[in-house]
Amino acid sequence: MGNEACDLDSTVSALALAYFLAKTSPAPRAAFIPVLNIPRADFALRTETTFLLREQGIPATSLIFRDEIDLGGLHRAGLLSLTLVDHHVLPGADAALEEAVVEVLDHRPLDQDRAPHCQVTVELVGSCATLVTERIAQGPPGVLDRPTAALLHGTILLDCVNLSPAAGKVTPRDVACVSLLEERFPDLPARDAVFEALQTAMFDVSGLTTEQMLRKDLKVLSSDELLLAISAIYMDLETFLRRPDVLQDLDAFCQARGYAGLVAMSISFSERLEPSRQLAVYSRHETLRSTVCQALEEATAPALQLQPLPSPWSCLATYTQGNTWASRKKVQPILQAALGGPSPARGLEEEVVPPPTPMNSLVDECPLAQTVPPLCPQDVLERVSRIAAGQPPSSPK
Ligand SMILES: [Mn+2]
Repeated sequence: MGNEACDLDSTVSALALAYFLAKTSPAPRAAFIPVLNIPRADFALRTETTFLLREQGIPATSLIFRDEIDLGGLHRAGLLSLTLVDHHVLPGADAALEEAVVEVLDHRPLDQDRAPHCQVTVELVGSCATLVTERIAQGPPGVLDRPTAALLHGTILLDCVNLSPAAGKVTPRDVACVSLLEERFPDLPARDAVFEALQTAMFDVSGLTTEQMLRKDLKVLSSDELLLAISAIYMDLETFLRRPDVLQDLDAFCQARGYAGLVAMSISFSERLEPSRQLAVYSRHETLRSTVCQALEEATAPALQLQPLPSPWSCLATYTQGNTWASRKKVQPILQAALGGPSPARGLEEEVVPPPTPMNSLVDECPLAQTVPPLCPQDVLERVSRIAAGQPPSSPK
């Protein structure tokens, strides 16, 4: 079982290791089940994962999600041995499963001692898929097949930003595993092509419903009285607002989750990879809407250079954002200040369930992330477009 973010690394590490164990285990009656640690309903949000699995002919119907297997019940019946990949600390809600953990493979430093019977492989490599590849390579020959190799290859390339040393994720062991997979399967597609396809898939939201799009990359700010959502939308605002029933969907989304309003930050790219940004402020509460609009319009740190756009509905204000480098990270403090600063009780709160789609499993929590600029999707897009525009890369944020 991978971690609760269930990013590509967690998914592929669980699938590949379970497959390897099933092929090589001497225990004839054991079933090895890769568990994807999210509800099935959230799977569609992991667009890079759905893309890579689809390419390898693995249908979603053959996967097992966390809400489809009763791990607690299996454990109480004495039937569960749990191997954790891509994480090594179970969340509080899973504390009862702790004693079932027999093995850990992770690429974060161990911050919890495991029982002596638990086999621990913790190495600070760029991708947990690297550790799984090494494990398979050490096993009997003939177990690694092409689909599994393609999954591992793509995952390591995505996690390690195409093995680019400048991105600060890759280690020599990741490089060695990618080479090993390519030697075994010389017909694997070229690294650049794999990386680009996965990056594109990550931002391809065209197949998502409006509700899925709004929660794919969501942050929630709170004041004492209300919650304000900020969603990053990876398409241009006009196209987004032309979706059928979009106003109804915005209403339903906010109502179901108790948000008083929602700020949609859209980012899209021209064919020459020039970014353009638009903003939409939605709220049925006129006071909140105008407070938020005023704060955004008058912001100076940074100035967003907003130009109002005609809006189809009075509960929705829309703008083009002239300052295309002002990402959500920059806009968030402006909005939090407009709400009256972080509430002492709840603070700057981020949506916990479901976690935002991770772009790279090293984005958070890993010490490596403290020494290199952490990458969020917007950062990646910004870097790519700066390179395309021939501008120097921005200083680490
Ligand atoms: Mn990972």
